[in-house]
Amino acid sequence: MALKKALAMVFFTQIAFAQEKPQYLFDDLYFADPSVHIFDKKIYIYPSHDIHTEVTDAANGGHFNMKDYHVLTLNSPTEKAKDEGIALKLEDIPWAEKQLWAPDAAKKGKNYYLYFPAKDTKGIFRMGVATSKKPAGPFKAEKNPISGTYSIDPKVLEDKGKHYIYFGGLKGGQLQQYRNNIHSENYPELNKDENALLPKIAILKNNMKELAEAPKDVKILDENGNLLKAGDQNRRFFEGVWVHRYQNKYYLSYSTGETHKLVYATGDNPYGPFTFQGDILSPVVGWTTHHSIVEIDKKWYLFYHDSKPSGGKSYLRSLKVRELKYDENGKIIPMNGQD
Ligand code: FUB
Repeated sequence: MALKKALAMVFFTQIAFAQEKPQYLFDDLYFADPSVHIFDKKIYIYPSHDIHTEVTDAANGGHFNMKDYHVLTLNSPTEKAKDEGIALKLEDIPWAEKQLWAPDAAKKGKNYYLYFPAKDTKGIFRMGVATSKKPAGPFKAEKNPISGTYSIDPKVLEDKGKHYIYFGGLKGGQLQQYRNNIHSENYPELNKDENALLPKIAILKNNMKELAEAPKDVKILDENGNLLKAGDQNRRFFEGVWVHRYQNKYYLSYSTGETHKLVYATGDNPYGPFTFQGDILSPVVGWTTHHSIVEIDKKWYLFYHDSKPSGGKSYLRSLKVRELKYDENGKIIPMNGQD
């Protein structure tokens, strides 16, 4: 009987996770936070470029001390990525002082836009934009950050001809320093029964370089229609938002931070509200993971990172990809981050 139960458990664990094994995309340098896009029928990866640093103030993310962005290209998700070289450097961004964190990219007309967070000279994260005529850059940064933006992890969604920017990240990402878009370092820490802080959304102006509206909260609800609570660390938003469409639904996915998971919620339009659905990926080796979800040749893929190749150093991360599958109800089949 015990043997039967054990065999059933093994079988259950195998079907509870999607089967496809992940693979690493690049071996020579450390890259993380992959935002993947298909531009002009080619696969482009816009990652952070992790470097070794002597900075040790891990509590505010100071050890993620990145100084440039590279763009990578891929012929197919089963092959290794190619480094197209440096696309933008810290020294060429007039307003930024340090920490080039997770970027994203968008295309409009014949122009390509790189969106990125960095700390300004006062140590405050802002969002910048840089433009290029080519998807792999080089990109030229605007003189100032995008007015009205703050915190980290921009994600730009194109939907029905409009572009929306999502952003936000807790702790080192400074989202807790804002209420109603107003900055203060003195807001009290949230009680675990208060509503969790939420990612932000704003529509971009036609020029792709300015917000057309003040950022709004992206509501994430539980199964009873209530906002997730700050103490619900297995489900509430922490950082690294991504949005994709599948079968007429919008999927908002993100990292849960301290519980190290990737999870998702679904909604009917880019603004939400989104209703929590479940896990995508269990914790990886390393503190963070940060992802994108993209359809390539009629299959869906999860791009993310872990710190296995660096022996678990949280600030030296490596890019991975694996196939992502949905069940017949559109639910994402959860995957094992330790694979
Ligand atoms: O890469 C630096 C930060 O770590 C990103 O902005 C976060 O999403 C986390 O991956």
